[in-house]
Amino acid sequence: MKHPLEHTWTLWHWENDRTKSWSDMLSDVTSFNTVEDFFSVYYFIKPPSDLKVYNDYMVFKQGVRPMWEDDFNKEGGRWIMLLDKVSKTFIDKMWHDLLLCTIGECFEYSEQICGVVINVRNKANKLSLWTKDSRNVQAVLAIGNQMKQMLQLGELEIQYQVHKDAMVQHGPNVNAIYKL
Ligand code: M7G
Repeated sequence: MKHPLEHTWTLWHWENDRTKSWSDMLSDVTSFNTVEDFFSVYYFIKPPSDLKVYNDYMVFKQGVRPMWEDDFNKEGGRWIMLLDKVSKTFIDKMWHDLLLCTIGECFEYSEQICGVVINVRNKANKLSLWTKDSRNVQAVLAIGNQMKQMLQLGELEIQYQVHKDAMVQHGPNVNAIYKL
């Protein structure tokens, strides 16, 4: 018998194409709800360090689109970590560890977790954990602290940005409401 996950999760892929709008660049790849099916997907796709620049992976709870506008995300935000000047092995390890903690429901307030995103960019890759309600200070901070501990980030900083701010500000200028 396969080992069931608490939720069904969907893997999305985003690839830049200037002829399309941002949401049309998103595609829903596959869904899984067992540990075994997760690993078949995980080992089938390229690791983030092998993706071309301007590609993203997103793994979200089934039914939640990996965008600010989704009902599940619209009041939310993300804990973001910049993967700048780090090895490919480190990038892939962070992606792997954050994914496992997420689908394995290791977080307190796991009902607040929407999904995980990795953005492959020239400047710095970005790994983020999206949460449902940016106003739930207790949950946001507990999740951020756990993310730091579980990924053993030590001095590496993570920042919490509210999606509504990201809609109006851009890139590195998005205001962070918490830093850990
Ligand atoms: P990014 O890919 O998160 O970061 O956002 P980058 O600057 O490192 O590439 C880049 C741009 O993609 C944003 O300024 C938006 O125009 C668009 N974009 C990103 N996200 C996550 C969304 C979203 O959820 N909804 C919409 N409509 N546009 C988005």
